[in-house]
Amino acid sequence: MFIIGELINGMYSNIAAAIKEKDKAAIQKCALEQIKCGADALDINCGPASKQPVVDIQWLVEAVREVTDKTLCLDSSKPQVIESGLKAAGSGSIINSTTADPEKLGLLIPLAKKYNAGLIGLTISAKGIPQNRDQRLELAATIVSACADQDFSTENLYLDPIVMPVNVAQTQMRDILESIREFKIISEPSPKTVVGLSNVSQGTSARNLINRTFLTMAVAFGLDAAILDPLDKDLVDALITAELILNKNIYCDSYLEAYRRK
Ligand code: THG
Repeated sequence: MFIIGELINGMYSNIAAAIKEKDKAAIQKCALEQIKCGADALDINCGPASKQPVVDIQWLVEAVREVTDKTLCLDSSKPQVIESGLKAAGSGSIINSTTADPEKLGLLIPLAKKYNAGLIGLTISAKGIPQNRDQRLELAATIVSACADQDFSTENLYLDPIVMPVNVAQTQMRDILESIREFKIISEPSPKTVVGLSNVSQGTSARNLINRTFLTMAVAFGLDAAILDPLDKDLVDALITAELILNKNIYCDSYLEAYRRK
């Protein structure tokens, strides 16, 4: 599993405060903690309160870049914010994200090529979030064919079925999981799959349990990458164990220590 740490997000009040006060040390600490707990990449999102996201994302990326060269996942719905982050982060970053809208695909695929970046494609359109598996697959196909038209390899594409909170979209959960399996066989080479895991438990009273149960199930459906909280030890233990059961890790009595990346 490619773990993308979710914690540098202005949605969290401590990060929003650090952005406002230009507290570089707080951002750097958050980056290093996530990496220590196994993050392969870090999501970078200024959050909804940012009034100048083009400037704020540049500041966040520069702060993180002083302490790590890990992949950064530039998270914004605004292409100009993403480009500002890409400029500061350098090649090998990930754009988070495009939708299936032609206008967005026309802007963000060229940007991914220009900066040699990966691209997350949300299966969402101007009509909103899909309500079933077929609609998700149709939007995934729209994204994949735009990549083919623009000569962007689907190896560098991460399709996201959009995870909804289980307390508001319970009937969608099975379709979301099955979409993960379907996305993998939509093209050759296979696109990757990604989810924003914590969405699933928003507004619920058993967040950690719901997160780790959903992640364990998604692993069985072939999930490649997840934006998650790597500081949640039980979550990472469940992930390592799910991969053990799928024979991706070799068993030994100390497998948790062995596979827990330092
Ligand atoms: N797909 C993609 N990118 C994404 C998402 C996705 N980026 C954002 C989000 N979804 C993933 N990241 C988070 C980060 C935090 C939370 C959920 C998803 C979260 N935050 C607490 C909350 O809202 O309750 C904040 C609580 C606090 O203030 O401490 O749950 O789906 N591609």
